[in-house]
Amino acid sequence: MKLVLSSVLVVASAVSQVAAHYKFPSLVINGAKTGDWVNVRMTNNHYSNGPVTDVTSSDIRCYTSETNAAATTANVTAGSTVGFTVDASISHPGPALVYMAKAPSQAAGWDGSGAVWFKIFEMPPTLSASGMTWPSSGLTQINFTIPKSLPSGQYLIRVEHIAIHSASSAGGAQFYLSCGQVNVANGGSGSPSPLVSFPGAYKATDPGIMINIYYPVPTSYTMPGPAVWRG
Ligand SMILES: *[C@@H]1O[C@H](CO)[C@@H](O)[C@H](O)[C@H]1NC(C)=O
Ligand SMILES: *[C@@H]1O[C@H](CO)[C@@H](O)[C@H](O)[C@H]1NC(C)=O
Ligand SMILES: [Cu+2]
Repeated sequence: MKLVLSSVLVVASAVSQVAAHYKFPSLVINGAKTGDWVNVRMTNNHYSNGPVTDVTSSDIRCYTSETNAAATTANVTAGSTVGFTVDASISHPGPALVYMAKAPSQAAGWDGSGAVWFKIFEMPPTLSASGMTWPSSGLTQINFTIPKSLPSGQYLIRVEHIAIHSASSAGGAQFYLSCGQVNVANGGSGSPSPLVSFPGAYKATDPGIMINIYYPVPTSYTMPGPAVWRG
């Protein structure tokens, strides 16, 4: 009986863990959601919703090592608002970030390797004496603007939420992410920078990645990765 009870508890806690996880399966363009895994490459966690935890893994880039997923490329306009849907919602504390990388030609089939990624958006916490508040908490969609001066062309666009509820030791942070494919029209002549690679942009011990967010209450927070390119 004791054995049965404890295995019930193990199953129950495993289910609630999975329920707490999430993924980013589709883009929202001109206010309309595209199909799941149509313009976004299907990630390894499309069923489990589980995170990447090794920042040195190739999966920290697009999380497709098991699916080798292809996607089609969606048209967007520079200066417009684009979103990623969250399935089901962002249920852990931590920062949300969006990066882009310009494909040498077509986004389809390009692996996004090299120092090609620049950050276009981030949602940092607000800090107070009673604790950190994360504006991404509970969101079912992350919206951001494609910079107006971004050169026209095809890009990978990588959304990420880093869950840091149990990140006080290295490897405790959970990276939820996926990569969409977009063809940017009506762009400008900006030069996105700084450029980083995935893996490479993060270390497991970065101050925004290895952190106890509860005690003592942090008085500052360093966003992971490079500065946002504001176009
Ligand atoms: C994101 O944009 C959609 C419209 O596409 C809007 O309905 C939604 O409220 C926005 N969400 C946030 C968190 O800004
Ligand atoms: C994107 O725009 C190009 C150029 O106008 C067009 O040829 C292509 O069919 C469009 N793709 C989609 C998926 O709508
Ligand atoms: Cu979770």
